[in-house]
Amino acid sequence: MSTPPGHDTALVAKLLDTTPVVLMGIINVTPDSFSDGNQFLDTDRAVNHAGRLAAQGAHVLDVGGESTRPGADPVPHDVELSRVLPVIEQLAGFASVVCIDTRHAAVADRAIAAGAAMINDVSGLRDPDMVGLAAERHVPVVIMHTPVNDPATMQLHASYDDVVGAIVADLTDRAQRGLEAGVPEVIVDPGFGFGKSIEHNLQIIRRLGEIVAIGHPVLVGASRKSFIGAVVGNAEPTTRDSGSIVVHLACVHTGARLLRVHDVAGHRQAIAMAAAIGPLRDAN
Ligand code: HH2
Repeated sequence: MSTPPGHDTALVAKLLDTTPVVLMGIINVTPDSFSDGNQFLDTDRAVNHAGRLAAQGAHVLDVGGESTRPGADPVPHDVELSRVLPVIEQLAGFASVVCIDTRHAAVADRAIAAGAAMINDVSGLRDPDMVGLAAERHVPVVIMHTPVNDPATMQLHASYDDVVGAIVADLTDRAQRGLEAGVPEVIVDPGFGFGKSIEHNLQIIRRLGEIVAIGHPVLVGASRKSFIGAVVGNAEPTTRDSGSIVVHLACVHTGARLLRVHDVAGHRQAIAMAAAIGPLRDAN
């Protein structure tokens, strides 16, 4: 099947070529996301929010209809679709790339037909149909690490001999399978908070260079996550943007190319300031 007109699936490659830090703004069309649940469940509110994030400098708009916070229950495909499709359809004229945040190929398929040009898969291609879909539609994919594809129980699996080693092995294998199947671009993500303890998340930040060394663009998404809340004294999720910026800038310094964030304006300001002070990245 060909890609619908109006989709430039090479946009992500162009963005990565021309933009030192690609900002992915989060649009959670859900009743239960951990930091903004119910705020953007209404289509108009979600589209207005997307417009705000685009105006603030989001290169990518990541639209999701299923919370994957620890303990979250799965959402039936028809419910997920009823949340995301009306939003994606209205983002068609936006300059930002629209990305569908889903673990399900059936949802990604309809989202691409509606205008999405990128897939963000927190399960790392575990749906057997996802890799074929991305290859056939020529859509780049974010492959995220999680020890199990089950948000309800993933924190029970936060146990590793070497968390970064396990992530590198898993992402290397999944990325290779994606590329061999014909996925045009693979972006890898260590999956902050997905089956990880506070110390695991901190180790990922310290050793992100090992994930960058896999050789694919790296996306990180620490925005407002509970390990930041825990470090700063259990702050409420919506008050964790400053901590999120620090984590993300540290990751950019080590080589992360894409940041998935709630606070696009704050991150844009922080990146501009850091770039003015000196090189954004370690010379390596
Ligand atoms: N985190 C969340 C959702 N999608 N995608 C990638 N690639 N990386 C992440 O770290 C990531 C993600 C969870 O955050 P959020 O969307 O804010 O919350 P919820 O899952 O409760 O909707």
